[in-house]
Amino acid sequence: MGLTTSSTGTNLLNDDIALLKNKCDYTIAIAGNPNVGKSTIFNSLTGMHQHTGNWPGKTVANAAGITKFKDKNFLLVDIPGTYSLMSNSEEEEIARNYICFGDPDATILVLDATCLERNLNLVYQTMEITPNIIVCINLLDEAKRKGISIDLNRLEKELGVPVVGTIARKKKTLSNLMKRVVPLPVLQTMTFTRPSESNSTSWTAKWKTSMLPWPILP
Ligand SMILES: Nc1nc2c(ncn2[C@@H]2O[C@H](COP(=O)(O)OP(=O)(O)OP(=O)(O)O)[C@@H](O)[C@H]2O)c(=O)[nH]1
Ligand SMILES: [Mg+2]
Repeated sequence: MGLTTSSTGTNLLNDDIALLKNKCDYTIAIAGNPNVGKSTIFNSLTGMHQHTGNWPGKTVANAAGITKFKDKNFLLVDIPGTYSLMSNSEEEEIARNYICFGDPDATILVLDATCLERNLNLVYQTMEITPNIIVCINLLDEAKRKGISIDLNRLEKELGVPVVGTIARKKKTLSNLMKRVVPLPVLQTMTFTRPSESNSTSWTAKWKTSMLPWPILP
């Protein structure tokens, strides 16, 4: 199966996502409350056509698509909206299961800039299970229209994870988002030499430093 839009999409089972994952450098979950722009961001980055619209609960199953950024393939997984990891509905359970057990390299948590407080609940809950979070404050244009301004740098320092502001329809802002996704999960290569056979083969091992938290602004 190649990395084409026809081999990705909505009708994927978790097994299919796992297969695609093997063909990508990183897997990034896109999570957040309902109706905050997750699928709009996913579509724009992957060129796919996940259902979007101005009401909550549109995404009911995980969808996966690929985006290339700085020569790396990122498998993006658009998951159903959820207010909390204590799932109530079937969609919330799907979201909870992917965030907790899907083993993504990182999770982009998309927040609605017009109602941050409500959205932060999921951020705090997710931070308890993984440090690999990038907070994406979306709908900045709506916030501006409502006279709300957000100090993104301060929020980043307070939360201790990268915070990026986006307007999902503006590609440039999504490129800024991807820039913050890229730097951390650096594949490190270490070379080990067997001490008892100093001239013998050395071997290399690669692993992801994905258990480290993403770098935040100084
Ligand atoms: N003005 C504005 N509208 C946005 C932005 N991002 C998304 N939208 C709109 O917000 C609505 C919801 O977007 P979706 O991408 O469907 O939201 P979602 O988070 O995937 O929603 P669920 O799947 O139901 O959880 C759509 O009408 C989008 O066009 C943004 O940055 N600014
Ligand atoms: Mg959606």
